[in-house]
Amino acid sequence: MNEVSNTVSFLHDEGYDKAFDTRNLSHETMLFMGGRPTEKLNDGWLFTVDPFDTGLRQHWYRDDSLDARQRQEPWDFQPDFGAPINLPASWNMQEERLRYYEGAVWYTRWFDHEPHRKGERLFLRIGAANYEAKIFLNGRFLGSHLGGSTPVFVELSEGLEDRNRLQLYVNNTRTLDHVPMRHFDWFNYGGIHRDVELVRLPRIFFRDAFIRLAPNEQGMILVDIHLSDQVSGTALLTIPALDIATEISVHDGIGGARIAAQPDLWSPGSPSLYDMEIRFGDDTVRDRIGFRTVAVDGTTVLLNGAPIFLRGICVHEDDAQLGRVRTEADIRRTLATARELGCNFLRLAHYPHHERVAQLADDAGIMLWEELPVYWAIAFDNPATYADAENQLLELIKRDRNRASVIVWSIGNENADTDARLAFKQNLAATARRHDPTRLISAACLINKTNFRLEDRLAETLDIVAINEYYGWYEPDMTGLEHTLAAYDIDKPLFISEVGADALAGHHGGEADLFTEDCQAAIYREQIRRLANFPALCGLSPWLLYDFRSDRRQNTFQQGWNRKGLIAADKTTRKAAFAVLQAFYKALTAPRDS
Ligand code: GCB
Repeated sequence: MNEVSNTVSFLHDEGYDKAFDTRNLSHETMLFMGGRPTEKLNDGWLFTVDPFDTGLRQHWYRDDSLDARQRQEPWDFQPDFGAPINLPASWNMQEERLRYYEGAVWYTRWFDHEPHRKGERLFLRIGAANYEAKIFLNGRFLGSHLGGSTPVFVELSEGLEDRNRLQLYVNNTRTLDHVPMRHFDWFNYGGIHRDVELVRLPRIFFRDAFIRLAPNEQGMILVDIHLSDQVSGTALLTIPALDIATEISVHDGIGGARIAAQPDLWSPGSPSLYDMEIRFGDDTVRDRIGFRTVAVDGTTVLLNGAPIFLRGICVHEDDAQLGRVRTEADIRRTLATARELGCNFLRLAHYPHHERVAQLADDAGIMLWEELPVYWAIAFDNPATYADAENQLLELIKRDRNRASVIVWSIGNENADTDARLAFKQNLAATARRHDPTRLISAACLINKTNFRLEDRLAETLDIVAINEYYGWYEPDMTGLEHTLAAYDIDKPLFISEVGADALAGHHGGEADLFTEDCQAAIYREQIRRLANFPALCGLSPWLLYDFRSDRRQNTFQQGWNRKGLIAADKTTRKAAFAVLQAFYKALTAPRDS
């Protein structure tokens, strides 16, 4: 890294960011988090906006930039000067001047450190930072991470002092090599959107633990553990309610076990969960695990061997006041409202949502589709873009693969069918299956709108074939839906991952008047009438529960919002179509999964 000697010596260097693009913070630096106490570092940050990336050019993290007043020559940064901010926060919602800001910012904070025990290691976890994050401790660059919705982990142990200066650089610039790329139908909130926390760990600790029911073997629990170091020894797994206390041999940091057991199975009607604990040396982790299987048989989805229809709805992470930030109350409201709608399934579009969603869905008995932001145009022939997408996939899988509620990994949404895209997504599917053979793979495929057929070579790779279809709205002629369904000849379940129409809450008119509640409700009625008895249909998740910000949309009804919600952006005002879908779902509800 070139040392910057003064304020002006860096002005002509356009390679300034190379040394900071290490991408070394990845799924490989993740920790297993279950049951670990953490210390929140959310409060007390100072915020500095940096539209020219001057901080990386001029090395704002360096100790000798510290006190602008004591320097011999001028400097353009002062870490103790900035706008006070508590995290998590979308900066766009922080101040009006930042509403449309896309670029770099710096967050600076000091923290005191005193080890609790000898040999302790200290890690930082950031739940999500959109899109690129770089971490600096006491003047040193520790690493960079790509991906706006999965967690970032970095070890701080080396170079810790009694008092420490932590600087986080976050940049949400849309670029041609990111995932998603430059064009998407939601708001590009910038910021640190989930908790920032410190985790104290012993010298050897669990990086990963995967506990699940064997997919093809009755009554068998499988466990895989992965330790931080290549040590050998014995781990102890206990699941008291199943009378399980099993030793697991660990060789070179890896261990596995097969344990015969007959747990009550997790399902929406009976979301049984079991407390479990694993110990190795000085480290202990805990989790609450639901055991279930999910599979397909021809065009049917089977949960624990029995056919299940997915009564879903799509949701974004968007809040009129908080932007991308989710509160516990907001997540609980989403789940409760979906339940009231008659849902047993949520599609979490179009990127990994807050980890609390899957934890609470486990408790609530709501099945989930979790998705990667491989959305619309992506640089499918760029190996660095693939590496980024695969890393986001693995971070999501490792974060959530102990959640019984998650039954589908979606590897993306509506990408044109090119050879490069096919290879890219086939590789993602293979990676997902390798790291987690206990879930179904899906993606929203493309329909040819001229001959009304699903035409997407990706369908061959998927377990559930999904389509987004907007007959009645973007394609006003509803008969296209009948043709598309009639042409469906794949022996796999068909899922309607989107269907819907915009309506401005409170705007009424005739059924043909666009953007009225009446038109939206009529489209729902017509869609349901045509879809209801299609034999290969395994479920649907209409687009979507709540209106969300999207500045691509600027007509008089939209004014910066996608209005396809069944509920307005206040998350309270229900539109007429809510009751239409609710009536359909309630009529379908089998008593066992009500
Ligand atoms: C789609 C996209 C979704 C959009 C939606 C719409 O097909 O998958 O992200 O927001 O249509 O409203 O047009």
